[in-house]
Amino acid sequence: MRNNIIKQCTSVLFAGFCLTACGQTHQHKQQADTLCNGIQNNQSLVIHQGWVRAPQKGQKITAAYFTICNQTGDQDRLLSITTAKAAAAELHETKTLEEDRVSMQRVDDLTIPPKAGIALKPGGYHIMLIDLESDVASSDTLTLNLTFENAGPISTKLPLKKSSEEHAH
Ligand SMILES: [Cu+2]
Repeated sequence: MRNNIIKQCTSVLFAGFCLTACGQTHQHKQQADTLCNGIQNNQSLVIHQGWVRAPQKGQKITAAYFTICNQTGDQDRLLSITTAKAAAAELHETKTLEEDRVSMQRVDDLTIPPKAGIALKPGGYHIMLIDLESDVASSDTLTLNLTFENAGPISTKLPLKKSSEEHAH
């Protein structure tokens, strides 16, 4: 079962992610002042610019992306993710092996340095949503429940984006 999920995940990756994944350099960590521009919020941790790749009808797996902005002077860690709309939500990292080959692996947790932002984005870190509820394909938003070591639980409602919208920039 687990192997099937990974295989399914990988084929989705190749079908949908490769164009965006290829040719991107690994810049997961950037200064908060660029990644986290425009945040008018004094919460210690802010989930910024999040979105979920809208699944096709019948598709059981997709990915969520967002930037985590740590506005405190202490590092924090993303420890777990859940959603009512998928049986499992896992933190993954995509790595580019060669020019047109990518692989991804599960990551246990993610450290966000003090006063810094980390972007989860196509070709890098992402949240893999596995065994989706069937109504996700027709929804406009999906809520993720994140748990951080210091900031505690944070829920974030992310818009679903079709791939046509995603390539429109
Ligand atoms: Cu993945």
